[in-house]
Amino acid sequence: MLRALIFDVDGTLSDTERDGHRVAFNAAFDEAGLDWEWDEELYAELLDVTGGKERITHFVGLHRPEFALRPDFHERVVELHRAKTRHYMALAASGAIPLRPGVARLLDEARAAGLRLAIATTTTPENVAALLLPSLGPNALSWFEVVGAGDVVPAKKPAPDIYLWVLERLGLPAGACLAFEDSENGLKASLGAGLATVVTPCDYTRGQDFNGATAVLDSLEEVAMPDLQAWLSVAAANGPQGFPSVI
Ligand code: XBP
Ligand code: MG
Repeated sequence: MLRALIFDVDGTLSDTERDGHRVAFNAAFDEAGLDWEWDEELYAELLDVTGGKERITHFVGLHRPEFALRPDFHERVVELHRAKTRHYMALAASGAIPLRPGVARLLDEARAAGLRLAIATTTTPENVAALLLPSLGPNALSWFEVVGAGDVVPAKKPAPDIYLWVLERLGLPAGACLAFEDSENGLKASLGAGLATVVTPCDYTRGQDFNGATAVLDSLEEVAMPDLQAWLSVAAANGPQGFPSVI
C-alpha cells in the first residue's frame, strides 16, 4: 500500500543545474578572483559527482591540481561553496528557476489523497526552500514531513544513505514509498535503499542508464494518481531489486 512519495530536488522538481547551480558556482569563482569558468559542456562532466563541495574538489583534482596543494585548500572549498549557496539562493528566491511541468499538480493531488511527502536531495537545505517557495507559496516546506538534504549523511548519492535516512524518519518500509529521480546517480541511491523509482530525466541526464526504474517518463505531467499505486504493485511483484520498466 502506497503511503509516501520521496522526491529528489535538482533535476526532478526543477531543472536547476545549467541555469541555477552552474551560474552560482561561476559567480562564486569570479567573486573570489579565480579564473575558473564552468561552461555547459564541462559542467555536464562535473555532474558525475554529486554535492557542490565534492564537485569543486573534483574539478580542482582534474583541472587545477596546484590549488589542492594549498594548506588552506579545504577551508577555501567551504568558503567558495558558501558563496555559491548565497548566489544560488538569491537566484532561486527571485523565481528565476521554475518547477518542471506537472510537479505542482502532482504534489497537490498527492496531498489531497493523504499521501505523505518527503525530500531526499544532495543539495544544501537552504536551497530547497529558496527554490520551492516562489513557485509553491510560503507554506510549501511544511508539506514535506521529512527533508533529507546536504551533509546530513556523509556519503552522498549514488550511496543510498540519504534515502535510508529519510525512510527511518518517516518510519516506513521502502515498500510503502515511491521515489522520484532524474539521474543515474539518484536512481542508484533510491534502488540501493530498495525503493521503486519513477525517473523523469532532465536536460543533463537524458541518455543515462535508468535500468531498474519502475517507470521512465518525459515529465510528471503524464502521471495520474492511480498510476502511483499501480507502479508500486508492479515493483513489489518483482522484488526489491531488478525493477522492470513498465513504460
Ligand atoms: C544534486 C547535486 C547538487 C547540486 C549542488 O544531485 O548534485 O550537488 O548540483 O548542490 P541530486 P550544493 O539531484 O542527485 O541530489 O552545491 O548545494 O551541494
Ligand atoms: Mg537530481
